Amino acid sequence: MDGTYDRNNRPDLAAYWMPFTANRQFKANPRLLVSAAGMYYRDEDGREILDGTSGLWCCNAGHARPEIAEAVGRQLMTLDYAPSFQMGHPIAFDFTTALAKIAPAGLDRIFLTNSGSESVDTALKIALAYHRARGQGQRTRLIGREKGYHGVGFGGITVGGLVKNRKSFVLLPGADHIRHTHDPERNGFARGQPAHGAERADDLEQLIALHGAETIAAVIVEPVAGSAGVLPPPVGYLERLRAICDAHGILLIFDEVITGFGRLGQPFAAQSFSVTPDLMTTAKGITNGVLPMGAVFASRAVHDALMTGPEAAIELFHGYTYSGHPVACAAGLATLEIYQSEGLFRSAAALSADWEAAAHALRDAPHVIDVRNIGLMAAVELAPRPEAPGARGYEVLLKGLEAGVLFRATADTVALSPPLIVSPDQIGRLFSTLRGVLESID
Ligand code: PXG
Repeated sequence: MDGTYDRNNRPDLAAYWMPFTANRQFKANPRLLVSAAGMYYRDEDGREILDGTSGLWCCNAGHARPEIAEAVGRQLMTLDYAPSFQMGHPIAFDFTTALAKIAPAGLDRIFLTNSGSESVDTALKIALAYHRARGQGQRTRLIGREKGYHGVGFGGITVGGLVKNRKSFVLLPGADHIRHTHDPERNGFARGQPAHGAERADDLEQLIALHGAETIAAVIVEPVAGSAGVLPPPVGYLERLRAICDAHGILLIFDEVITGFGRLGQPFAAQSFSVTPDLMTTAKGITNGVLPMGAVFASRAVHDALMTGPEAAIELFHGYTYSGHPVACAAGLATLEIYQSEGLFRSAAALSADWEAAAHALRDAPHVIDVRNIGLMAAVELAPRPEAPGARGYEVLLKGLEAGVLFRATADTVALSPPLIVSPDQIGRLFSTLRGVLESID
């Protein structure tokens, strides 16, 4: 791997205002990753760190894939950038055609963005424009779910349900939320989809009774809540949401930024759960995380409703300078080829039984109050220390690194979501390391 980094010549840390980071704490005790290949990062001391989180849930095919690097290099020297407004370039069409082939049934009209947050705001705007185009411009209300994470745009934080991401900012008007599905009393240590909680989808009926269906544009949920700590949907829940939306002309949006591209053993969670939304937001694994890219998949009905009016008129006043960026498309196409040629979605499915067993073996480890899993994602929830919520989770992150494994800690929940190339041995190592860490801390 990289031999060029000089530990004694660390960069100046002051200028970079780091995202979602305790900047002062980090800069007092920095942790730098300097290279990566396959399942491993390397830190600034040259130590290998097993990637238990696919970076930030994005490097599903593992790191430093030469096929992607070559495709990116070739595209840079062929067509590095071209405008996508009123002009086109072949690879954006090729890429969306390839995406359409793995899309859930009918979701084959695809708008390209550069991130999950942009995908979410794009999908919310498409939902509003759809209703307006159909003469229902009064449908402006957006419904999210408690504990939801939909990125950091104003639309995304409005429908999101994580208080710290919302409280310092203003939000879009009129939004509302259904309850989350976290119910440890009834569903503690559930394996895969929990048995209880489908009825929480009926919260949507209550909001309809409160606000009137004719004011509601869309409902957005993560099929499996990711950032909130891996909350698989209760059995029957997504089906019920789908049915209520159908009965009331409300669009259903699945935010598959984490669940997309194989995390649950199918290309998308919509396919794993056999529930098809009207719009689906994606990013992250779409390029194996190597270049910024996102995509919103729309049903024909949603798309076609907007393809009206004079042919010379722009149908949707929305888009980004880098929508369909040719180099990101090249990375995406090469990524899809790897997913397909290596059968990585299938391997996620094939590994998921071992994964579940390894995760739930931690049930009796110290501090553990819940374990949740589905596909190749899992969360191990720890009891918070009295007076110091989050401290235990953070210590697990630090001790994990010392032991050569990267975990993701949000508050006191430890999340694991390794690249889909993970081996059974590496799965064993992830969870045995976590056990060792839990046994070593207060
Ligand atoms: N939707 C969902 C469901 C996400 O998980 C976003 C939207 C926003 O994507 P961008 O590309 O704008 O960041 C996300 C992002 C974590 C973690 O560990 C999760 C995300 C990002 C960073 C960390 O929980 N999810």
